[in-house]
Formats: sequence, structure tokens, C-alpha cells
Amino acid sequence: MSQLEKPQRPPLIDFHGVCFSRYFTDNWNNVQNFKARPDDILIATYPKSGTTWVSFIIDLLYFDQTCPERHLTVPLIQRVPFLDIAVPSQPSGKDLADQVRTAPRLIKSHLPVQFVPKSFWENNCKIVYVARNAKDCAVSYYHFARMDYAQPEPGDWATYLNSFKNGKVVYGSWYDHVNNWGKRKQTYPKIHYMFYENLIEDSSREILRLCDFLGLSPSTEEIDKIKAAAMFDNMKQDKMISFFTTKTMDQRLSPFFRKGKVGDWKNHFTVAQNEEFDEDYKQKMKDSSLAFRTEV
Ligand code: PPS
Repeated sequence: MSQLEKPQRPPLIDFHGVCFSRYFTDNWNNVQNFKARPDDILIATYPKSGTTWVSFIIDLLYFDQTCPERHLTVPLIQRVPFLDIAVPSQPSGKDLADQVRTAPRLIKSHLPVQFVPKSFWENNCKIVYVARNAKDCAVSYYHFARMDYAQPEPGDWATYLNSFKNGKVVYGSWYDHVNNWGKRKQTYPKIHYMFYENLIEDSSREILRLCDFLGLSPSTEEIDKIKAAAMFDNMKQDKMISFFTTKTMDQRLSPFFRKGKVGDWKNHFTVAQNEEFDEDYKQKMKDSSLAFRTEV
């Protein structure tokens, strides 16, 4: 990407009490009025929590047997449109979702639970939520913000870490996001709440749990094939998912498929930053029943 093509970084804005940038609010009314269908599956996450990984797995689970050429010819952003996004000169996620002709439609969103379009709830849609521990999430988001010009200027790591702790990043507070989705699960049973760390630890087990939730019963061979295809190094090489053509991303600064590990935070946090983070975390998560692992 040349300097001239770089889109202007948008400022962070407060929108209904949550931080966003305009690329995630410009299409707000259309997104809110999105007409979900009963068999749509929403893949919801806080950014950098394993969305692409789980989207890829679910897409293969549904379509690899019936349409094996799909994942070789159709970019993942069309197979699993990102509902919320609207970047100038690119089709909006909502338009891409409307164009999907296969069923079930798989739809990605980073929206906090209170902003999910009401048609998903009205139609009793299945929702897969993926969460990742806050420390690795912050590190991954920092590197993503350095290379993605749809994100506000991240500043240096210390500055970014403070912004993350205070929810001053696009999609707001990680703490609110994971907890409010967790609370919604208690009243809306059709949410499957997954953890990135569990997928790293044992992806076969997690794929089986996912299948159980989705009502799928693939063969052991299919699971093994999907597990292999979804390994970090394989996904990183896959031209249909690597976002190389996404205009806002300069992957020379940091690749989208960066490390794919649990515990990379240890290479970023100073001892003091870690202590302060833990103290703040304890406060913010004191009423939470969620248990995150920062190593596996
Ligand atoms: S986004 O932009 O919010 O949709 O990003 P998201 O896909 O949620 O998260 C990106 C991080 O997930 C890692 N990733 C993987 N890890 C392990 N295995 C596989 N297959 C895999 N695919 C994606 C990706 O590398 C990002 O994490 P970091 O820590 O930055 O490497």
C-alpha cells in the first residue's frame, strides 16, 4: 500500500456510550434494521478473539462437504460477512450479508450484546460467542490497530494498554463485552460461549462441542480435515482469508495472522504493567463468573 492510498485514520467517537470509529457506525440504521432469518448463525466476538478462526471452522463444517470449491474461490469476508463494517469504497458488511445465497448464512459481528440487531433475537438465531483473555486480546488489538487504518491511532504500547483498560478502543470495554454476553447467555440459551484458549488447547474437542451446539454430526475424518485446514500456518497461507486485499490494512506493519498463541502478552507487558493490569482486572471482573486463562 503506498502512502497515498492510506485511508485517513478516523478519530475514536463515543456512540451510545461505547467507543467506536465511524467505519462501524456510519451504517448503523441499516445494520440495526438487518433482517436476520431463523437459520442465520451469528458469530459474535470482541475484536481479536478468534473470530476468523471460528468463522472459518463453521464455514467448513457447513459447506466443505457439499461445496468443496467454496473455500478455494470465495473470500471469507463474503462467506462470513462482517455485518457492522462500512468502509468507503468497499461494499458494506450489511450489503454482503444480504447478498449471501447459501444457507445457513454465517454472519460476523463485534457488536456489544445490547447493539445486536433485534431480528436475531426475534428469530431465535443461534449465536456463537468467542472470548479471549484480556491480555492477549490487548496485545493482538494493539498490533492490529498499528496496521489497520480503520482504527484510530493506537499510540505506543503503554498508551494503548491504558486505552484498552479504559475501554477507549473501538467496540469499547473488553470487560463489558465479555461479561454482558456472558449474562445474556443465562437468559438466551442459544448462545454457545467459547474460549480462544480452549481452541488452542484442544481444537478437536472444541469443534465437537461446536457441532453439538449447531446440531451437526460430521465424521471423524471431516473433523480431522477441518482441524488441519484451520491450523494457524495453513490459514495464514490461505489467500481467501489473509485479508491481503483489504485496503485499510498494511500487513507489512503487522500481519493479520500474527502469532496465534496464548501468552504472547508476556513479551509485551512490563512487570509494572502486569501488576497494574491485574489489580484493575480484579476490580472490573469481581462480579464475573467467567474464568479466563492467560496460559495453557
Ligand atoms: S478480528 O479482526 O477481530 O476479526 O480478529 P480475530 O480473527 O478475532 O482475531 C485475530 C487473532 O486470532 C489469531 N488467529 C489464530 N490463532 C490460532 N489459530 C488460528 N488458526 C488462528 N487464526 C487466527 C490471529 O493470529 C490473531 O491473534 P494474534 O495474537 O494477533 O496472532
